[in-house]
Amino acid sequence: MEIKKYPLQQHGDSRGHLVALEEKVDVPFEIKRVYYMFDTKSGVIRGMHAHKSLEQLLVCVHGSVKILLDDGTEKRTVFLDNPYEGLYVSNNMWREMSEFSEGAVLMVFASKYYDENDYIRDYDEFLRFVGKKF
Ligand code: T46
Repeated sequence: MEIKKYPLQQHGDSRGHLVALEEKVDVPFEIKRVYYMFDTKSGVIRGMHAHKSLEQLLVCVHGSVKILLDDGTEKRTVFLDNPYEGLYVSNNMWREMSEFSEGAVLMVFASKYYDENDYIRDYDEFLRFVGKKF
């Protein structure tokens, strides 16, 4: 499984840093929605689902978080710990977010509006959906 981490251009000067994201330039799809997670309690695991068609770019704008990606064949773990790197998460990918550091903020750029019907929340159903279980 290929992990796609995008370096995000920093515009830094003596005042500090700024990152700008433009759709189809820095984010590889049209952005329909942005959301962010913050104040995540210690020990919590978020996600634990896949999406049928949604594509996303995850940016940990503050702190750090561990991301598990699973395509039904292989599992990979990625750490996001800086605001100038984006992790692309395709559809048909099981994801789990854990080990949020104190004060971590995980921002997500999404290719579609929120749609509960796009979620696969059962792991066996996910394996069937990606053709790894019959
Ligand atoms: C994903 C990972 C990375 C909304 O009303 N609108 C939204 O756009 C979202 C994302 C969520 N919600 C509601 C639905 C739930 O009542 O917010 C609540 C928490 O959502 P959820 O439990 O799905 O959050 P996570 O952190 O488990 O997963 C989220 C995204 O839902 C998901 O698409 O890929 O972050």
